[in-house]
Amino acid sequence: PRAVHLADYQPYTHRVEHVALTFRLAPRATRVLAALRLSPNPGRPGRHDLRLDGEQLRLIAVRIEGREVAARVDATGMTIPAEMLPEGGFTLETEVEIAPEGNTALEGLYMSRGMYCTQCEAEGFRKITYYPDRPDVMAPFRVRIEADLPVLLSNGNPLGQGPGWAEWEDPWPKPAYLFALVAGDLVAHSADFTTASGRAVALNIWVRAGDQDRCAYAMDSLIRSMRWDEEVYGREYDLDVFNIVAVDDFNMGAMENKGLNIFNSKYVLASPETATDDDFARIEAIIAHEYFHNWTGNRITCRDWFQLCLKEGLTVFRDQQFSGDMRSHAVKRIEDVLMLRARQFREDGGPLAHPVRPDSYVEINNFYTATIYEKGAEVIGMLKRLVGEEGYARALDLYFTRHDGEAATIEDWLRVFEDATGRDLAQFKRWYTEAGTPRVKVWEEWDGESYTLTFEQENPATPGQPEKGAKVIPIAVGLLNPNGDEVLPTTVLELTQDRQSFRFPAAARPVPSILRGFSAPVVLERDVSPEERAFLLAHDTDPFNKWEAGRALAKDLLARMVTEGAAPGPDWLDAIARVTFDEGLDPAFRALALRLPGEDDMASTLHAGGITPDPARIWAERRRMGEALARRLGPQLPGLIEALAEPGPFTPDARAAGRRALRIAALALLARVDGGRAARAAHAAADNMTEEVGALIALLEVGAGQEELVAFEARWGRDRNVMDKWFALQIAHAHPDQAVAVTEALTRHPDFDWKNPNRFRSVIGALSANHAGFHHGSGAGYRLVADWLLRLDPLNPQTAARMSTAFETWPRYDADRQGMVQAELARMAAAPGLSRDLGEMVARMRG
Ligand code: HT7
Ligand code: ZN
Repeated sequence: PRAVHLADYQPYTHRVEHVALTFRLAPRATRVLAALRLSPNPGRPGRHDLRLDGEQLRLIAVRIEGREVAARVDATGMTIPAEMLPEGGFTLETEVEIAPEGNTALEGLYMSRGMYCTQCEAEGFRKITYYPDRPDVMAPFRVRIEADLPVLLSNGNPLGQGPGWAEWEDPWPKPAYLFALVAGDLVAHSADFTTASGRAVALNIWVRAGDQDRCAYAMDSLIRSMRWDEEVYGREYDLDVFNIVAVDDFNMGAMENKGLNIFNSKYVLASPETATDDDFARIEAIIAHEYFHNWTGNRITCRDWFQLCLKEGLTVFRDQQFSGDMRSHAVKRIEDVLMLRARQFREDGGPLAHPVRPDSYVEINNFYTATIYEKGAEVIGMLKRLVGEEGYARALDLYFTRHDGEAATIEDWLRVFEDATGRDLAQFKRWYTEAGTPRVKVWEEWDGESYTLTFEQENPATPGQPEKGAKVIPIAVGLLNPNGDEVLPTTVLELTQDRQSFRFPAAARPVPSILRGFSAPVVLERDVSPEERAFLLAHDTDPFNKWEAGRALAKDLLARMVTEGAAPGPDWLDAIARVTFDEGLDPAFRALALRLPGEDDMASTLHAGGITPDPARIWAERRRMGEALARRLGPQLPGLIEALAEPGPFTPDARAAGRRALRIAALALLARVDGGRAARAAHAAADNMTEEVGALIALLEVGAGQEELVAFEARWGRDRNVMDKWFALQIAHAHPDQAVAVTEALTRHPDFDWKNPNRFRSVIGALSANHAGFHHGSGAGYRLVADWLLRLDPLNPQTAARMSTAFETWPRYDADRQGMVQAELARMAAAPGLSRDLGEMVARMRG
């Protein structure tokens, strides 16, 4: 398959002035009639053939201005030669037949448990009808749906409906990837919203009958998102209705189709009995994310798919701001950085590394990555830090006024910041064009009068990019006196050169707090003593760095345990004990401080330090570390657990969730010293899923919990979203020597519906999340995951390809493991009929 290159971009030959679609829905033979009003694009002077994308379509007829024409049709589209096109504007009509029932790839029009739905991003619309399926072709759409189903939905505002039909009109020009259609037997959970300027908007969340009492939190999140976007970004909603539909078979989290968001049901449906606090937080964030796309993605879209971060990075940044405002900024920042390091740093340091704006791809679905999304958001965070709150607000206002209704680029985005603030961003642009996580070394010097920090940045080679220039790195720094007082409040230093020093007056040697708030997505390298880390954990006024000090202390210790057999000493144990029982601190923060470093994170850190990680040893030492902490805190844990019990009914707010998080962390520790007695009691008493799952995991981690698993299945066996948890948690928390056997057994469970992406992820994905189980020395983990990817690939290549990233870390490990992963990658590469999706991923991972 050929790669697509950013450098080859050309505007489309024609303009689409209007689109009218009629759908006659039938599972095996849906008719799609399209009438496109087209005209030559003045941006592409001359006469051009008309090329339309189209895949897996049975063509019935093509007409221009009512007359049949003989189009040239091939496997990827149709061409109508220039000489057959009238001069000026004309109407092209096509009629095709498609089979949604057989569409297992879940792209285009497909069926999920009797319901019709669509997924068009990135290139699914071409599986629905012939069309210029590219984001820079924007047009207003009118849609008629004919089907004998009670609910028929599409984008925009309703025009009319009758028995067996409905019509919709979307006045806002949009690219085809934002098209959506849903038809089924659904019920709505509804509410009203009035925008700041007085527009009445009907809000509906459409679900299957029986699920409507699990929509309240999603609806509340939607209303808060709409208000927040008005208040913080001055952005109002622009249609009379906003519909959300929950679907069980979905490749990703959700999709921002104009006026008709489609969601994976697991990110909509929640009740205290079925959803954990993490689920509630994720629902809030994803509802907000998709809603915010209405302006950042829909009103202003991307010129081409290389600009994907333009909408995704910005929308993630906005949803992170929103969640911070709704909950705790400190806790949200720590969680976001944990995620960034776990997923994006991992990607950036391996064979799949790519720039935030890539310059080539084979399959665009493979580029919905942590780099585009999360690093894309970090880059915007840095821009904001560099230009300040006001500069950011001016730049965003200019972005919305200048580019509304357009398909824009990263150059356009950076230009609004330059024009709004007068700053030259030529060097900053490297964050978009160069892959890899910069490493920043720091040295300090104090001469009795002044204190100097010297930074050196190193930008590592990544695939296809051996050499890189220095980046603009905003480094937020504060200085503390040895007594803990802050002598320099947070100040942003701008590192622009390979090596650079910054001097501060200081009569006493200060303690530096560097990279406050994680002000740039870099790895900071600095030799710091355990005493200084403990000091910062106790005294840093920046909550992120306070947490970071504790984490670094734990990681240094775990690294010494793994490499030297060191024992957990009082420096770490006492420091964590102080935070755990400090009632002046937010319980959510204390819970995060108690969380041990992850095994994959540890493997990556050891590898970066030149040590080949041994997954089994990391697992064992991390366990020893948890046991030592449990013994140290043990006597005080029952009191803490008792004090954190919430008396009233469950509420999903951040305060209550933080208390539950700390309570569950304490229960998990206590299980290591009381054999699970307290966890078993907490499980029996739990009246909400957060505590039910939290206590169950605590039990599984100490080799118990089998009875509780049986009871869980008996109670929740008919609930798909809840049962996904049941599958996932017993694999993710299995002993490494048993993880493969547990997974294999669960693949034989009658409810292992592997064609459902959520279920596939909760079984096969859970095995790859069990670090020592997946990287087991026998190679059985690698084999099992590869077997299942090969099985899924012909049916759902998008999900198979996404899940293949389990293998991306192979260069870290020993020669045996490397050889075994390479053998699996070679086996996949050689599989007959391998998809373009999985084929590209495997080829990139093989290097
Ligand atoms: N913009 C969407 C990304 C997306 C997607 C969603 C569901 C299924 C397949 C998909 N391909 C791309 C989701 C988002 O970022 O908001
Ligand atoms: Zn998005």
